[in-house]
Amino acid sequence: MHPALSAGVPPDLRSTRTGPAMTYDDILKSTAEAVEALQAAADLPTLEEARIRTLGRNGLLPQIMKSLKDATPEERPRLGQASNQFKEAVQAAWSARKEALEAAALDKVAPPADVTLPGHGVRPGSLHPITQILERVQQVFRAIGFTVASGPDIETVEHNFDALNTPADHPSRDPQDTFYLADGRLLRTHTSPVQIRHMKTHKPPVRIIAPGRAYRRDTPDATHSANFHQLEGLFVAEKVSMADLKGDLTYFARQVLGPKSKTRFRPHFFPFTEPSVEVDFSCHVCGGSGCRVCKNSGWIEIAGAGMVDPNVFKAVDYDPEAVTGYAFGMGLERIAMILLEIQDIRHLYENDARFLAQFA
Ligand code: 2NL
Repeated sequence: MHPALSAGVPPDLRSTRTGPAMTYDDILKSTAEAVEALQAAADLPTLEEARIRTLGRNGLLPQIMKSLKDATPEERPRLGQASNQFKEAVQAAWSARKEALEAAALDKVAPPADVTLPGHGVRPGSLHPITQILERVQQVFRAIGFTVASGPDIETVEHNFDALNTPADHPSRDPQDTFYLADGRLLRTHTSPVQIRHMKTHKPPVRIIAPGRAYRRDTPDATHSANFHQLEGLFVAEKVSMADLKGDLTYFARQVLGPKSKTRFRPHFFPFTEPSVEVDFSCHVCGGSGCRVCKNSGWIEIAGAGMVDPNVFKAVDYDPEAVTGYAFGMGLERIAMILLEIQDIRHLYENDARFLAQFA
């Protein structure tokens, strides 16, 4: 089949019969046409079709080689020269066009990453707000001679209630308010049992703080959580008085809220202290004139405290005639919320990095 007749016929319909022998001029003409077709290919599939038509098994090149084989010895050198020209020109045109089309295709895909751009960086972590407050409070009490004590979260009724002079019918002992285990033990409702354990195993004088988790059956809301963090303090020695309590907590207020802080002690009731007080600090935001943080009162309630009830001393085998002591307790969440102006206690447990990063 003469290539001129098969031009444009799809490859699968094209006859493989060999056409008439090609002359020198035929070959030159075919070379020009083939090069032109390759150069004109608009895309890679079209280029591939043109390659098959020229260099492929049923294309022009085998046709030319056949003509060369059938040629007379006189004609053969000229035909050989023309066929070499064909091969070289067509090969060159094909690879040049292929390179150009591939480069154009690359330009159309998304630009490669710019490896010279700066990286995203690594954000350093930070201590949780509760931990920050705990460390600050511990630092203040350590400076005036307190050591840090700890104990188990699961406690006995004896350590959590009985030794603390809490009567059998006290509402805090109700299973509605306290988590009891099947064996009768409970999740401690405060860290006071840490101090009971300490007094049972140490003679006075005793000067400890007991920070840790505490548990109450509260329905969570903006200011309540079923588990929270408490810090209690206990100072037992000869002649410890209410003056020591007031002096030490006022020192604490000045360290945490600033040297101008004032304290206020209002009568209250706790089963384990007598007398008992609620401890207010003057508002660190407005200085006492009233603002949003102190709800216009000028005061913020920070702790509960009092003189250790003689019945507590009896429960731990201390002589209430020989020693006296003060004790206090505060919620770390509450202090964190006041100092860091956190509006909802639940933020402290959700570990949302956007929230925590504010206190880094
Ligand atoms: C509060 C009040 C308080 C105590 C805790 C205590 C411990 C022993 C003996 C006597 Cl071993 N008292 N602890 C005393 C008064 C108040 O906590 O508002 N806590 C968040």
